[in-house]
Amino acid sequence: NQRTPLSERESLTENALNKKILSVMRKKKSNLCLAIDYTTSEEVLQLAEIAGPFVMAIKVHADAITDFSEEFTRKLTTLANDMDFIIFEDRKFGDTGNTNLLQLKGAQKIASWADVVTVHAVQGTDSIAGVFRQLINDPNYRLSGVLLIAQLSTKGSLTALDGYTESTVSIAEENRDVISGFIAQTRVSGFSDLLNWTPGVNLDAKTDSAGQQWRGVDEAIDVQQNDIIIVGRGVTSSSEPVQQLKRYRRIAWEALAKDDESVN
Ligand code: UP6
Repeated sequence: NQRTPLSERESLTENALNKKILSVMRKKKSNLCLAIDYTTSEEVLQLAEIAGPFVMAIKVHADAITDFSEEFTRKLTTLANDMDFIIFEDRKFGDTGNTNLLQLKGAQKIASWADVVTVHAVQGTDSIAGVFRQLINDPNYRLSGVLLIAQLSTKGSLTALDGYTESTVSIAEENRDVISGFIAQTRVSGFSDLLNWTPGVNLDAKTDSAGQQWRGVDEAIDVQQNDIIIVGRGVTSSSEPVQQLKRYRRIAWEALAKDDESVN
């Protein structure tokens, strides 16, 4: 096990978002983030309310929701506050710093309702740290952190090119006040206050027909030493989502907790 006990990580981290995430994880005994990739507000909110007790975070793609509105984000933030989960907008920002800023404050007002967003490392440090830090440190915005994409789960992803992941990790390690962790397939950093979130998890399927590669929970948490699993269609395509939520939550937490005395 390459992980520091969760309670220690919670008390040691100086990143406020990670303090909150780790505390929610320990309280709810969950390292499950649900990716709700439905296309209407009503469907997303309905599943978010059902999933609330089992997850530490809910991930959305705001630009996939065809009737996206401020009413939707108002309801989602109310659910998150009441049910204690993190709101994760998976925007995958990847442009100049100035454009990132316009998009964060733009039509969808992402910085006003999302706790954390994903950012591609390809644009370089200056476009990332300064701009996001500005909003993260501004109390008028809910945004509290960034997850850098160190590795994509898709087949043939260019994040596998020599040096890409290592360079991404350096950007994160040097900006740990704003960068709270990674989207990756395997554990990428030895810094215990950077959380490793991993998509590409499904217990019943290996691939879709569009490049996605899935593996099981034990592989993701135990073998590859990630902290948090991101599960989408494993739950959202099931006719019994609650059963699946319980299943993924239990297996992922057991894998994370098995050699961590601070959570048992
Ligand atoms: N996601 C990946 N792989 C990555 C980064 N992000 O799958 O490398 C996101 C997708 C989707 C979710 O955009 O919202 O994680 C995975 O959902 P799935 O389990 O239904 O494939």
